[in-house]
Amino acid sequence: MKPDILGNILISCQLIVSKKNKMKNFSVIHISSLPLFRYVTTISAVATCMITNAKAQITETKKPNIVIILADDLGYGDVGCYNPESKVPTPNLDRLARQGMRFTDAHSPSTVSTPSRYSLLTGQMAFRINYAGTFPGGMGGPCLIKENQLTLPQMLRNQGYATAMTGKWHVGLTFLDKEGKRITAGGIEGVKMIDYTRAIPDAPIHRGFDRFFGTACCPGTDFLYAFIDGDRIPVPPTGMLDKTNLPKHPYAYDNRDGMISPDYDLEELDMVFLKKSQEFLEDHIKKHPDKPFFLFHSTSAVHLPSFASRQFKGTTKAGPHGDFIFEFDYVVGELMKTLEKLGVASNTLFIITSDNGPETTTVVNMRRDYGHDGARPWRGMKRDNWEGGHRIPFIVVWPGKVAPGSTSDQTICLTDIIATCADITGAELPDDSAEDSFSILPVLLGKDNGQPVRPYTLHQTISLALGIRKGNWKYLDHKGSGGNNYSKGELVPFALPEMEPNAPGQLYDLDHDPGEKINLYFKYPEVVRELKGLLEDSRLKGRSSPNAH
Ligand SMILES: [Ca+2]
Repeated sequence: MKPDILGNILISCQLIVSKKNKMKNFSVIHISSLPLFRYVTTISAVATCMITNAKAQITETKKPNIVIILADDLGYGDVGCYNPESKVPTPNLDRLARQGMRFTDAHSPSTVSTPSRYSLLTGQMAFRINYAGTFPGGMGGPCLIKENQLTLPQMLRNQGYATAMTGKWHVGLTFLDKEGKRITAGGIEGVKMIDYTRAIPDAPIHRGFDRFFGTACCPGTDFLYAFIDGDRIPVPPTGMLDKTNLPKHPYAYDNRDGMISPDYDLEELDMVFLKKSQEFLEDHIKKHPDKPFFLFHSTSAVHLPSFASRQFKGTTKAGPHGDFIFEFDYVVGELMKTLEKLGVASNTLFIITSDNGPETTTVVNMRRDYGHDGARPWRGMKRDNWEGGHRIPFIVVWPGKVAPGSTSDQTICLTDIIATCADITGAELPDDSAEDSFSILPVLLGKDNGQPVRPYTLHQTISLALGIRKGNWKYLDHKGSGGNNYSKGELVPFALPEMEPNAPGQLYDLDHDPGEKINLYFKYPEVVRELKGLLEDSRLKGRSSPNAH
């Protein structure tokens, strides 16, 4: 990579950031002759200074409670405050965006569930453990997080927090058979082998959470339809799932055959999860009013099958999936109401986001039937490495700290949550943790000086196709989507012509081509070389964030 090329790119990034943030006193440094390391050093020094100041400000006051609500497959365009043409009402999300900060360039670490969740909880991109997107066997195990690996909840627990999780885990669990051996058989066969008298050795309560109530995989999808409480299944499955009375509609896919417990109602899952999280909050505030808490609420909504709770059926004009999104919005609102009722909302950092882009079936059907586009305005959907696969809603409310009604166009990733929470609570992150995490605390506190928080951002798909983003440039180190097949089935109408069929990768200028239609691979080979080099360098180093956060 030639320094002058890098310099030009960086300057153009700065100008763009500067322009978007309407910074009046921003002066562009002429760095065209600076080598990369000096530029990175400059950024690091500025960032360190920002972080130190931010940390000092936070530790002077009581540590805030932290609540993260993670939706499943909720698209950028599914939320009203991100899509003025949305056909689904999201009054709570819209209101919370007005009360806090809305990020317009936030990304899930992967384009599917498991690696995104792994990365959110650890701050490490899942490709670093060679993890693509699906478990090879069993009910989704063993856990991808190693026993001694630092997790977001463990880090907060070390800082004096009570930690609780409700809902979908999907980071892998080990189930044991009658002889105490790990079950490797998949599907129903594996479920039938489970010895329910045995604990789950790598349950969330053995990875940093004090409490857990939820499911191993997707609550409405995966073979084992039973609730886990702590590291046990108190009400084991007794028979096969009977689908006779379940809704039948175009969004009822993905509801696999499986074994079900008598207390498991596929149409009321998020109402159960809501109640459990509310119980945790009420119980915690009653017993430990001075101890900060971290709640990770991971919903079943809006992953297929779209079985909205009975109270939400038919409540929107956007069909069953619209009802499901509306239910998610309700859950968000109720959790905020509970915090307010308990008198702790004023000292709570509240984050609402999603694990990847919207599912193909929902996008295709809703575009056709309701004029609603969950991927709007991006190209691609869940699984794809185009923006629709990983650009996600990300809303932060933090009274007295985050300016109401603010927006940020900083490029951020869900891996950033752990470094941000470490910053907030004064925790040090060891060098063997949070490898791809950058604190966004200065941005949250309105101390964004226009410099990018991240030198670059990594993307990965279900096929382990990789990509890298830096400023306006996005390089995909592969041909095509990296996920869905657009040459057959329902996605054919959405296939775009490849402008450079001979290019082994894709280069897009998101500022001028947000729809990723014009592949500039051959036009800017020096940019391709730089980004490919950064990607390779990051892979070899095993991290993208600097050591010693
Ligand atoms: Ca998902």
